[in-house]
Parts: sequence; C-alpha cells; structure tokens
Amino acid sequence: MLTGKNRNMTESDCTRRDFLKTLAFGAIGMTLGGRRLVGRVAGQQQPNVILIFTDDQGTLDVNCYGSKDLYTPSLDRLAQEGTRFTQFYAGQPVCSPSRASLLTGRYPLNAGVPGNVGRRGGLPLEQITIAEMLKEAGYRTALVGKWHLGEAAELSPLRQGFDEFFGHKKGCIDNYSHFFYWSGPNRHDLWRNEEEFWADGQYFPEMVAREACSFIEKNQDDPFFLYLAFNMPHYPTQGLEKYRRMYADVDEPRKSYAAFVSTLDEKIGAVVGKVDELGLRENTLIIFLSDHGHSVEERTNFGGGNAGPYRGSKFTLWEGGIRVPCIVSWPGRIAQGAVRDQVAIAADLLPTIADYCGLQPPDWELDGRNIKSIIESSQAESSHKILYWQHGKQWAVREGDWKLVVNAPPSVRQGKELPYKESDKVFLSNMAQDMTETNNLADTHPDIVKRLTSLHEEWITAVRQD
Ligand SMILES: [Ca+2]
Repeated sequence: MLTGKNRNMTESDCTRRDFLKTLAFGAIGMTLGGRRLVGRVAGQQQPNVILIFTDDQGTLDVNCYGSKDLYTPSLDRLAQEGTRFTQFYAGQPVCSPSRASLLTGRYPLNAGVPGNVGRRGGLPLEQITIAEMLKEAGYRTALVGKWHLGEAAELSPLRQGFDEFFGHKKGCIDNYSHFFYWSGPNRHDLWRNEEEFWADGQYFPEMVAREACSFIEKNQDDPFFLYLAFNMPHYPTQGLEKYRRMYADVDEPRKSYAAFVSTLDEKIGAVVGKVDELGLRENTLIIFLSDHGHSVEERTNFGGGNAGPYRGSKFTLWEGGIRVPCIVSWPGRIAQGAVRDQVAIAADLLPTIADYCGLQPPDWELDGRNIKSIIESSQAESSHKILYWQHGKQWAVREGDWKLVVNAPPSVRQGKELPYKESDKVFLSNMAQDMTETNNLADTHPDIVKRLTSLHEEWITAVRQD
C-alpha cells in the first residue's frame, strides 16, 4: 500500500510526488525533457476528460434509466450518444468515501476515507488521484463543484492534482447564500482556489456551469481534465422556477426533487453543449455517474428519489444505496446507444481513464480494474469476481450473482417501509433471480453465507489500517 500516515504532511507530499515522477518517468524510461509525453503510449492522442459526478441522484433518476416522470433530455441524449451501465456501483452509500474511491481507484478504506468528512480530516495527501495522474501526463486540471474531501487548506483540491478549484468544500450549501447551515455554526463555503469567494444571491448551479464552460473554452487547445462535481440533487432541493412549474402537479417530495434533477440536467446540457460548440466532442471522453443512491433524510423531505424495484437508499448497502446510473460517451470511440449489464464500480474509472488517455497502466496498488473491454463489448467478462463494501457496521460482498448484506438497516422501497426481521441482519440474495433483495436466502444457503463471510473477513483484515 502507498500509505505514509506517520510521516508529516510536507514529507509525505514530497515522497508522493517523487514517487509519481519515478512512476511517470521510469515507466517508459523517458527523460524530464519529454514531460508532455511522459507515461504515454506512443502515437496515441490525448482526449479531454470530463467526469460528471452528481450528488444523491437515485438509481433510476434519469429518464433513460426508467423514471418516466422526469424531464432529463441532456442525460438521455448522452446515453444515446454513449454506453450506459445497468449494474454500476458506488464505493460507498455516502458522499466523502464515494468521492475518495472515485478519485483514487481504491475502496474507500484503502483511500483513507472510511466515512463522511467533517471539519477535520479528508483525503490523505499520499493518495494519488485521477487529477494527479493526468496532471503528470500534461493535462490542465480543474474541480468545479463539490469537494467534501477536506476543509483545511492543507487538504485542498489544489494539493491533490487540481490546478484550479471553484466550489464548496463541505457536504452541501444553500444555492443562493453559499452558506453551510446543517451543523455547527452557519458558515460561508464558496471558494476560488484557496480564496473565499463571495457572490451573494447568485445561483450556484449556474455559476458551476459557467465556470465549467469557461475552463473548457480556456483550455480547448490543450488536453484538460474537468471534474464536474455537481451538488445536485442533494438537499436543499432548490430547482429553477420553470422546473418547479413543470412539476406543479406532482406530489412532494418528488416535486422538489424532480425540479432539481431537471435543473441539474439543464446544467449538464450546457456544459456538453459547450464541448459540442467548440468542436471538441470527438476528442472528449465524458463520464457521468451519481455518488450513491437517493436520500430519505428529513432535510430532503424524506425522499423524492426513485430506486424503482430496488431496496434501500443513501446510507444503506442495499442496491438502492449503491447502484447508480453511469454513462460513458465519446462519439467515434465508444458505442452509441449501447447498454452494458456487467458489474462495475466507480474505482474502475481511474485505470479506465488512464487507458483511454493512452497512459501506461498505473502501477501503484488499485482496487479498480480497467473496464475498457466491457465498455467495448457486452460479451466481455466482468472485471471483478468479487466486490466489497463497508459502511460503518454494515458490510456487503458480491461474488458473481450472490450478494450478502450484513447489518443493513430496515429500508424503504418506493417510499414504503419493507418488512424487516432481526434475522434479516444477515441477508443473502441471488441477484440473477432477485435483484430487489426481497427474499432472504441466508437460511437455505448457509454454505454461501459462510463463504462470503470469510471473503469479507479476509478483505477487511487486509484493508483496515487502524
Ligand atoms: Ca451524496
């Protein structure tokens, strides 16, 4: 493992950067003079990469995923112009660890972020992010939107490979005052790089889209990486008025949530539209996914998202907590209008992006696997035989079609509480026969429960660093 928890920050940062240099320059024996070509596979063009990460968007909360009541033309079009996954998983059902997993290509525990980050802590500097990988390969990099991986200046996105940062550092903000109101003292939380940025009354989603478009325009002649981490449809659900009107006849909490999803869709459309307008689309890999399932917290009016037949929501390891919409689009390179049913996970995106960008495969320890072959073929084998999750006391293992969920709380399906017995704390499902996790097979298949339990024990022993 690349960890250096006992070193102080400056030393570990240097060590990490030296390591990156060794990795990048040593991998193909090039000299410092060839920086732009470092680590690249000869002759391959470097595409731009836009990674769109949405916040608390439910499993089916894009029309093309099955929510027929939504208006999401931009995401539906992205799916038509790309390949859509039906069994794509988040690393955890909550914001910070899911983000850490996405950016590092590791399980959250291996990325040093086991749970949500508060005023202290964050993504350890020795972790290597997609931004660092691409920056070393000559990309201009930016985070626009939500960070939630450390509030301290020492844990800034600028210390994790991003040349530029515009957005907020905490879990959520009011979209007009840019204050965090949800625990402790109310605090303003809008930043341009490490400078506090005041923009009273300006609608944050519009600012995010504008910043993203401006970054793309500024860097249109050079390869860029844009991590576009929208804070929508996370509460407070403050959709644009035209969408509130559009859903006027829908009941709450769906009404406010849906209006915010359509606002999100519009802003994604504005950014993709900018890529089209500049003629960059055929040289830009666009990836869209949500950070985990929809919220049923009080602050989101106890729901609004749609996980369809799936059980559970945010904070749970049932499918509705971790199965997320995911679309990859690169016209000319990736099949359009295609659907993939193979299992994949957010940590897979780092090595996959590396491959598409013509970089040598990362040779530090990753949990994610390159899924380019799956993106290219519905017949390719899944890159994972086994997947693991840990969220507080909850844990889950998926091995092929078998999924064991332990200590998950009682849950909802389409707003209704599902029956839950004490014995359901150990819940075994066969996903090929019952993706809804309705019938607990633990009693009838104790051998499988035992095998998946030992897989979990081996894994947790290997990853736990405390
Ligand atoms: Ca979230």
